Amino acid sequence: MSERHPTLTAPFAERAAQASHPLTNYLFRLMVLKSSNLCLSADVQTARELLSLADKAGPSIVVLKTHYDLISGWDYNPVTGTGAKLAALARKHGFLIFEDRKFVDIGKTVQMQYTAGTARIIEWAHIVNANIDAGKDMVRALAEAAAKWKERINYEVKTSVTVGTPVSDHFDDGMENGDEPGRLDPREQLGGFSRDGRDADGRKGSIVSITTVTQSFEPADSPRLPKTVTEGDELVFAGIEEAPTDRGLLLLAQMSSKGCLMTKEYTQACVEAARENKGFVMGFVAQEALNTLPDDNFIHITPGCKLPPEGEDENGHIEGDGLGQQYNTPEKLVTIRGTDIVIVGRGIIQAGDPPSEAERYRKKAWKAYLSRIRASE
Ligand code: BMP
Repeated sequence: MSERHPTLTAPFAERAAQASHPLTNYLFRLMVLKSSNLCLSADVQTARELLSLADKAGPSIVVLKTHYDLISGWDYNPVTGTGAKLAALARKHGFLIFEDRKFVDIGKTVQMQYTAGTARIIEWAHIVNANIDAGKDMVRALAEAAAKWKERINYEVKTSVTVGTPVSDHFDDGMENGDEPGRLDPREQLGGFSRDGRDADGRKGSIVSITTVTQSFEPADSPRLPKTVTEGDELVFAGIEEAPTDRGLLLLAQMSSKGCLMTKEYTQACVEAARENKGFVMGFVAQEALNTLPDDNFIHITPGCKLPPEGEDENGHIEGDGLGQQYNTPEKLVTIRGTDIVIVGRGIIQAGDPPSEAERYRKKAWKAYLSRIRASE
């Protein structure tokens, strides 16, 4: 770890201003606004528990980490399902969703796993991660998939804003998913008219109708709010704009588990891949800060974090889980190892009162950050 790298002592607000990735800029600002550098790893068993936990702990966190494939009852409907509901809670409480999918495969496969299939991860997860054992090209593949997705989202918006005459081609291009079950009915999206400009009875729409269409769309770069969120969850967190539609990637550079086989060379390859894909890679899931070049401003997010029970010595050793997981305190991870965000799962979930335990972790991790940046004074 580079002890004196400027990002270790720079306040998050400064790092936001210097961030090249729009989502990293947003995340740093969210952290300052909420005085939080806490990510909750919501490894619960059911979709109901997941949504309830996200709602209750939401005020304390800046990132909610999911493993969608361990949740039973995950509803895959992109508009009314679990992903869409989580996205609404993320807007309401001001946090980003990080699907801990750890993509590792050839480029074409990870593109499909990211954007299609059952879960359509890209639709609801602001952030995903990847193990780059398969080689750096898969990072570029994910970046391309994310760029294409964003273009499609904005294309839908721009088309609706600029089209003056209902020409069918304009509505068809790049909208591969519109007719699949669970997607918004295109007629609903277009204010009662299908993409070829016909209404439900097959009559051609008029230009006046298209004008109505333009008003039903949100501006480019603003995430779309699902129409079917629970009442009260349609609120938007105050003090900051909604998260950008940009998607981001974290590279799994080091792991918290005992005997992890990731070598120094692998970790260094992650750093290089990050530098080569700055427009998409936000930073790392790692056990220490990896910024070394003067320009590096990657964000670090670290699992394997636990506090001893209230009142016990925080400098003592914290037992692992007996299955390879190793733990460090927020103090050690943020102040000494230089990470920016700590990830906590069972430390919060298994507490008697998870929301108040999340607050305890938030305060400890934030205090550790403050003492880290003050070390430079
Ligand atoms: P817990 O705090 O309950 O040990 O959970 C840690 C979470 O972080 C799990 O979801 C695990 O999959 C994830 N994780 C980890 O523990 N170590 C890593 O190196 C990378 C991870 O994603």
